[in-house]
Amino acid sequence: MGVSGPKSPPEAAGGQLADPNAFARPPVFNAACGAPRVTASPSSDAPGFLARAETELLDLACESSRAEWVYATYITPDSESIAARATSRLISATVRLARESARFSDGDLGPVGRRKAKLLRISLPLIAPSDPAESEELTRRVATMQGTYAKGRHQPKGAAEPLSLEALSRILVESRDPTQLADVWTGWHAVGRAIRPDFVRYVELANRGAQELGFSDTGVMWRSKYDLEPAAFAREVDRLWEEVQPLYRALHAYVRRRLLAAYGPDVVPERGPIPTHLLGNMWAQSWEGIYPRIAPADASAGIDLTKLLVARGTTPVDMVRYGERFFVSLGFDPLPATFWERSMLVRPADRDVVCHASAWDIDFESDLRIKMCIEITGEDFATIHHELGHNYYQWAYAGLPFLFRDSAHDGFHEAVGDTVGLSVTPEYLVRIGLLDAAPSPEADTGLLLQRALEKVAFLPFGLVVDKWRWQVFSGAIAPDDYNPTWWTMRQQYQGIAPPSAREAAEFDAGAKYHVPANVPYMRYFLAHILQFQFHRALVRAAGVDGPLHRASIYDSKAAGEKLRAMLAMGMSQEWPDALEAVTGERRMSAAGLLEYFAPLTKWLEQENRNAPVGW
Ligand code: X8Z
Ligand code: ZN
Repeated sequence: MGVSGPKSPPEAAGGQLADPNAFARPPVFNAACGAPRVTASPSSDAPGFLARAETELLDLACESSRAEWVYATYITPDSESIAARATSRLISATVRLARESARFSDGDLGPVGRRKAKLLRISLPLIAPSDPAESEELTRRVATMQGTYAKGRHQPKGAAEPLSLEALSRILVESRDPTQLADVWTGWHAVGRAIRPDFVRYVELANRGAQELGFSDTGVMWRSKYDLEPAAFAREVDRLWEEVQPLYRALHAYVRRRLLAAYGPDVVPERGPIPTHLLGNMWAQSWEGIYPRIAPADASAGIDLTKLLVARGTTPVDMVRYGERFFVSLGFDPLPATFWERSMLVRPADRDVVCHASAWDIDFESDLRIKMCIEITGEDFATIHHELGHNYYQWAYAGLPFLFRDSAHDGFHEAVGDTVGLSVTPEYLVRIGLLDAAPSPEADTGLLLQRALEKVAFLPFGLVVDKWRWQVFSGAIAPDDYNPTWWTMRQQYQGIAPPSAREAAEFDAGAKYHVPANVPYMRYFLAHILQFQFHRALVRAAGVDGPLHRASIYDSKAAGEKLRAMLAMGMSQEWPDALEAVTGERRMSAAGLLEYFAPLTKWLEQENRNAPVGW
């Protein structure tokens, strides 16, 4: 299939795949989490088969998410084994049902059934081989990799005890000593070495599973989730990167020059890649932590949200309440009581947990939760909005048939909370009483630079993780080349380099959560483009004037209604339909992002006029 352009892609030609008003009525689908177990029989008619398949899958998915929740919040060998078995059962049933659905003709299935049968094949990010022992080995290895990552610690010289990732990340923001920064970076990345053997076997088993479902490897399976041919999707991603690359290069050049001035030529090259440990983040994926170090002398101090929150004695629960209130201001319901009772908001003192933030919908209805180790920082304030975006999406599509209870594509899921986060403007902070007065327009360069360090710096990282993994799964990168190629690609796309030469035996990709946890990553690249496209459309729906970076949709029921309509579509339609519901456009585009940063782009051009750009 071709790229989804302004016209419907061919697969949507059959018209509506589901009643677009379904979400406006009470749910008609009655299967519930924990209902008596049924096994879908291929002998029934197509609609009967699909209904029973959805009931069976819902039940197994609930059991898997309960077990995974317990594992992630209480890591022990027992919880690991229980989670691995439950997830393995869900995978086996999904594969069996996907295979059986192939017996029905397109005519038997009808347009809705066809979409469901297609989604069956691509609903999971991991498919195991049908051999039960191999299936369980694979889910166990993924759980073990997650556990190894979660237990990662490093004790820097002079520290009283081994430090967690959160503590190490704080040092990366606060320290200005390149030796200490390099030690913290290298110390954390040792976790990759321990993950590597499990990862090599996981690639082999996951590919075998994907092949049993007819995909040539797991990467092709991941690229098949976008209502596009896998190759067309890869081109689509490259097209979007081309749109934003010049802005990234301009930002990179400016930051490098400022870091050169701060650290000197022995540490920072004038023309080469930036040493990754100087960018204020363990993966150099977002650079807002170093804003104070690279801000132009005449720019404002930016907005130090961390300082504002700490000064007010904000608690982790207060942080989440701010996020909830934003969604309520758009017309969404307050979170259910069970959210507050069952979420994990802080790192428990007595046990190992997976601290990487995530949002859950345990029963695929209203048992919404987040799992986070909240710190009182501006970064976590943004992450909370991100996570609640997932929860409100899940809640909005809960009334749909089980196979449609997902986002239009995974970039949509990742974009919703971030879209709301773009409305956390100085004016909004004044409105909710966190800031006394909004800075004048002269402060815009500083504010935009801060935002660009967060969002524009992310783009090539969002791209490279799966560009690398796609080649790992296809076999184009062999295990001995995992690490060397990881760095070749990081340099190529991000223009960064490790603090010192890395050995092939290291596994630096494994030091990023989503790699051991088997979470596809291209979704975040897409989300970083889409959130500006959504923001621009919702700001217009809200009737807010002025530059995009000062516009907030807070309190706009009109914007909320538009957003809700898209969320409630779930995965029932192809994603261009969902995109159109909010933006009127059927194609992903970086125009919103470029408009948002236009004043900064101009400023950077001026700043960089006599300086080297690129690496
Ligand atoms: O993993 C996340 C979320 C959970 S879906 C916290 N993000 C990516 C990351 O942390 O690497 C959000 C931005 C990118
Ligand atoms: Zn997310």
